[in-house]
Order: sequence, then C-alpha cells, then structure tokens
Amino acid sequence: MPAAPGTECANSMTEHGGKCDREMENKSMNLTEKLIAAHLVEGKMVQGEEIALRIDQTLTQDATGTMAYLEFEAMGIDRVRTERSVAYVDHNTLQSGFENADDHRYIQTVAAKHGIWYSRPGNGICHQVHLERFGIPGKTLIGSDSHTPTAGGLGMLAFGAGGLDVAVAMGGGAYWIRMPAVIRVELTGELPPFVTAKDLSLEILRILSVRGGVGKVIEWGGPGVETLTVPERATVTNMGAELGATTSVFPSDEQTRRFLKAQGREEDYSPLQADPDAVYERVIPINLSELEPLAACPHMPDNVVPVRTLADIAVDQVCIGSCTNSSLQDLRKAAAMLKNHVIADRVSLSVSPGSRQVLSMLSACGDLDAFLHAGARILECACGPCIGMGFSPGSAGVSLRTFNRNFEGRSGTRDAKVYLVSPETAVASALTGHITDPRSLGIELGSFPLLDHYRIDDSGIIPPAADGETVEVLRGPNIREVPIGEALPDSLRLPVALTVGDNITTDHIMPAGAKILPYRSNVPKLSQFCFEVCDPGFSERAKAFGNCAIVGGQNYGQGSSREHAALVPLYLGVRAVLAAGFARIHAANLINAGILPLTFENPADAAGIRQSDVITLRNLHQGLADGRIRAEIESTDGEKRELTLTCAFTERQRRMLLAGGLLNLTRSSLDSEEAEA
Ligand code: MIC
Ligand code: SF4
Repeated sequence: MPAAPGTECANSMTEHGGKCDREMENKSMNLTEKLIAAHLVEGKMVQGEEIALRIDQTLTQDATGTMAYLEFEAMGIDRVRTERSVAYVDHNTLQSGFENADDHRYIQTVAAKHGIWYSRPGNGICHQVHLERFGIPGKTLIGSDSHTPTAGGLGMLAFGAGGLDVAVAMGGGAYWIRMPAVIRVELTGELPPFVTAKDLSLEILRILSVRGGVGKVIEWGGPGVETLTVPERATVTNMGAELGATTSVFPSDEQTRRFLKAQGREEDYSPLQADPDAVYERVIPINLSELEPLAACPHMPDNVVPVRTLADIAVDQVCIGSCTNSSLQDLRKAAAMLKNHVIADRVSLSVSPGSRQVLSMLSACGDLDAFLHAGARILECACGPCIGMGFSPGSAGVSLRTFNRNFEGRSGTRDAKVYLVSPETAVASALTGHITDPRSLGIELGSFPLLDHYRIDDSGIIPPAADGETVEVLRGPNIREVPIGEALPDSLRLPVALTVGDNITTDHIMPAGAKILPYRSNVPKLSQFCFEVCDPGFSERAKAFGNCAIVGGQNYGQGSSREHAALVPLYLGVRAVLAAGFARIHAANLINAGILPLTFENPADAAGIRQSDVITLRNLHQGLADGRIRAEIESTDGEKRELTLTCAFTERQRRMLLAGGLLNLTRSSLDSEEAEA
C-alpha cells in the first residue's frame, strides 16, 4: 500500500530506504507534488516529462461510457483492478428512442459483470454524486468526463480523460500525463454576501483565460480557503476544466472532514496540505472580500465582465443546475431568494438538482415549494440543458445559466446568447426579467452553512454482482464497432478537408444535444454531424477525400473529454490535425486514436492554408523521432511552399502513432506476449 500522501513519498521508497527523490534532495513539496509522488509508477517528476500514475478510482458517464466499456471489454479483463470504479448514467436520460435505453442496459450489465458500481439514471450528475458518496482525499481518480477534477474540491488528484485511458486504468494500467507546472492561487478574505464560488471561478478565468491552465495544476491555498465549504471548492475545481488545466486541487482540512462526516464517511478523511515553503511556478493572490458578481458573456467562459455592466439585457431563460452549481447549498440559497416571489413573465426557469440526495433534502427542508411557487420547472437530477438535452432557448434567446460552458450552439440553439453566472445572479435575473446584480435587490440572504447530516440513501446505486461470470452483457443494435486506426506510413498526402480558427471546442467537432447524443455508441451515424456547427458539408467532403487533414488555430479541442471528437474524424479519414496549439485531453485522444496532432512552428502559418490545399508529410517516422516534420503545401492553383511542424511526442506516444493508436499497440503487445509464451 502506498504511504498516505502528505507524509511520505511512496514512489521510490524501496530505492532510497523510504524516501523519494525529492525528499532525498530535501525539497519541500506542494500538494500536487505530494499526491503525484504517492502515485508515481514511472517517470521523473520533472516538469514536462511524461509520468505514469497509479489510479485508485475511475468514473464514467453514459455519453462516453459505452465506448469506454466496449474498449475495456476488448482488453479481455474479468474484473476491474481499481479500488472503486463507478458507471454513472446522467447525460442522456431522455431515452427518446430505444438507443439510449439500450446503452444504459449495456452499461448496467457490463458494470455488474466486471466489478463496477452502477448509478442509475435519475440518481444524479456523476461529479456531484461522486463527491457525496465515493470521493476520498488523497486518492487518484480519472473519469471519461472533463469535469472529473471536481473531486479536487475534496483533495483528490482527479483528471478528465478519454474513454480508452479510463478503460486502461480500470484494467490496472497507469494513467500518463506530462508532469505539470503548479500555479498557486493564494486566497485571503471572505466572500461578501451574494458573491460566490462561481464568481471566484469566473475571476480566475478572467485572469488566466481558457488557455491559461494548459500544462498546469491549479492549487488553491491561503487563509481564504478555510472559509470555503467542499461544495464551494468543488464549483471552483469543476471550472478549472475551462482553464484547460490538467487539474485543480484544494487541501483536505476541517471543511473536508465536516463534509465527509455529514455524508456519514468521516473515516475517509485524512488531512493534506502543501509544505509551508513549497515552490510554485506562479502565485496569484485573490482577496475574496474584493470580488463582485461576474458573468461570462457569449460564447466563451473567459469572456468575463461584472454583472452590473450587463444590467439592461433582457433575459428569456434561466437555468440553475449542472455539475458546477447544483449542490444543496446552492439550491437552498436560490430557494431562499425566490421564496414568496414569482419570476418575471418573460422568463422560463429550470432547476436541475445535482443528485437525488440534493432533491430529497430540498424537499425535506421545504425549499422545493419556493421553486414551485415561483414558477420554476423542476427537471431531472441530470446534466439536462447543460449538454443541450432539452430546454434550448428560443431564436436568438438570452439564457443565463449556472453552468460551466457557453460555447456557441451547445445549448441546442445556434444563435442563442448564453451567459454563465452564479445561482444568486441567475435568481435575481429571473425575478426582474433582465440581467441583475443580486446585490441590487436589497434583500438579506441569511447564511447557509453546511448541514451536519445529509440524508444517506444509496438505493440509486447498484453494487456489482458478486460473481460476474453469471451476468450476461446485453447489447442493443445501436452499438456499433469502434473505429481502429492504421499503422502510420512514412509519408502521407492529405487534402485539407477543413480550416478553422482559434479555440475550437469538442462541441464544434462532435456536437452533443438531444438529436445527436443517442448515437454515442454508433460512430458511422454520429459522423454525419461532425463539425456541423462550423461547416455542414465537412463530413461528406472528408469521406470523399479518403485520407485528409484538418487545420486549426490555438487551443484546438478545448472543452469536453469526448473521445468521439477523435474517433469520428478517424472514421472519416482524418490522419492529421495541424494546429497552433492543442488542448491536453483532446491531444491525448487524437494520439490514442492514431491521428497525428502536429503543431505549426510558426503559428501564423495556419492562416495561409486553405480548404482543399494538399499537405504532403514525408519522412514521418524520422520526423516523429526528431520532433520536427517538414510539410509541403500545394495550393489548389498548383503553387507549392514548405513549412515546419513540431511534435514533442514521448516514446510511448510515438509508438502509439506508429502502430495506428493505443488499441493497435495494446493488441500487438498482447500478440507478442502470446508468441513469447
Ligand atoms: C461536457 O460537459 O461537455 C460533457 C458532455 O460532460 C463532456 C463529456 C461528453 O462529451 O460526453 C465532458 O465534459 O467531457
Ligand atoms: Fe454534465 Fe454539464 Fe457537467 Fe458536462 S458540464 S458533466 S454535461 S453537467
């Protein structure tokens, strides 16, 4: 067993008689380094180096889970080798047609067979339920959802990952990341009334932008941390995903102990914190007392301004919920503000509690009545409108959401204007019908401390079967094969099927929503919608080209962890994506799929390439080893020029790309193991 993080480094204990390299060097460690050291199985803790971590827990949700379990099954392992693996059904709970009900039945049976806990549809959003019932300070967690770092609010080291990486971790394999730089946010002061953890999340997005966290862990510390409850911390770690951060983490302290105790799990508590003289790449001071209500304007989470500057904008729709802001504490505050009031006639208000526990306690506390009287529509305990599963705004509608992403079209309405705000700002605006700084209402909002006891009822969670052998895995006809890459040839001639700009999200690449989500286990069908928001002709054009490339700008693939944003382009023949920069999880998913993510040495080169230009990449095998690839670009009028692409792949990534993806690599190593035996 590893040593408890925060006390010893477990990784090289045998080599150095109980001390890891860093302790040998007498270096004090930040919390991130302690957690990494306690789980390190390969590599050195040198910034930028690839390291492998032992994973204690995994989670999946239904929209990415089917694929992850198909991949897990392909590995031929009987029982998961983690301490805890949980399969949640929370994204596509509409079941509008047989497809999703079939997928859910598949997930339930595959979970029962292989030792995975199953959280039924309606039991809640994966991140909220995981925090309540399973998260443990000091443990590692990976999940096939980009907001898995939410568990960092409990002091976990938690990462969003592609389904294949989660499948490998379930099989006992390590999770590979680059050793991140660590930024400390030093909190002082205390949040003033009507200023919330959501405003703190938006403030850090304002400071760092949607690219500012790439390659970094955001570690929260300072005296202000003590004033934030675990649900508030989880709001902050949740939105760390929007910074592009590898993950975010809070210390585990008295607040953590109180939360776990209220969940009947005090035995899971252990204290964790950074050493007092730990070193950080950068320290960002934030005085909580100086914050004010903020809003992220359309269409990016870092497009942040004070709510008071938006005061005249009329509001059509308000949505409260999502894994960012659907805790009991959030919803009780919202209910208190709504009590004895009715929302403005022009506004439609939805409330999606984060879990059945939250909903049942709202009802026990009498708060549900306030929502009902005010005219709110109570939706299921699920992701719902956050992923475009209903409640889309009307044409050009203004929607205020307590969610974490306001990407164009994500709400299901392409010309909608979505603003991200706190529950307090959301309620204030629902009451007045225009964007309203909640402080201007002149009402008093009492304090809402964490309750001493939550209602514990785990009947929505089904434990795995004791004997998996007896369980039959049930598959519906919508479940189609996972596309598999081809070994990389030494040269590729690729017409450009699409050119796009900066900050392209996985919602652009592979949109979600009620129409498309039912096909998450059917890649051929899903492929019809690839890049639909940017260019509805893309899918047909890519197929017609056979092999092709995509050209993008900075931060290509930000947002969701959905590996479909790599698997679907693979199915359509995309062999390389050339961009000025990539988001971490998406780059990993492309490599897992066997698609080359190549970076322009000179970012300005992207602008000179047009759709249908032909890119020729030669000496690829040597180029991958050198980290530089020369590309010839031939424009449609026959003009040719050359440019340089860079690729700082690790040895492991190179092998994956040469083999045509992780599944091929795993297969060939299994074949050679068999041959040796
Ligand atoms: C999201 O918020 O974008 C999602 C939907 O939860 C995704 C996962 C998915 O696409 O299924 C994520 O964040 O990874
Ligand atoms: Fe679900 Fe939205 Fe959270 Fe994604 S961001 S897990 S869709 S609630």
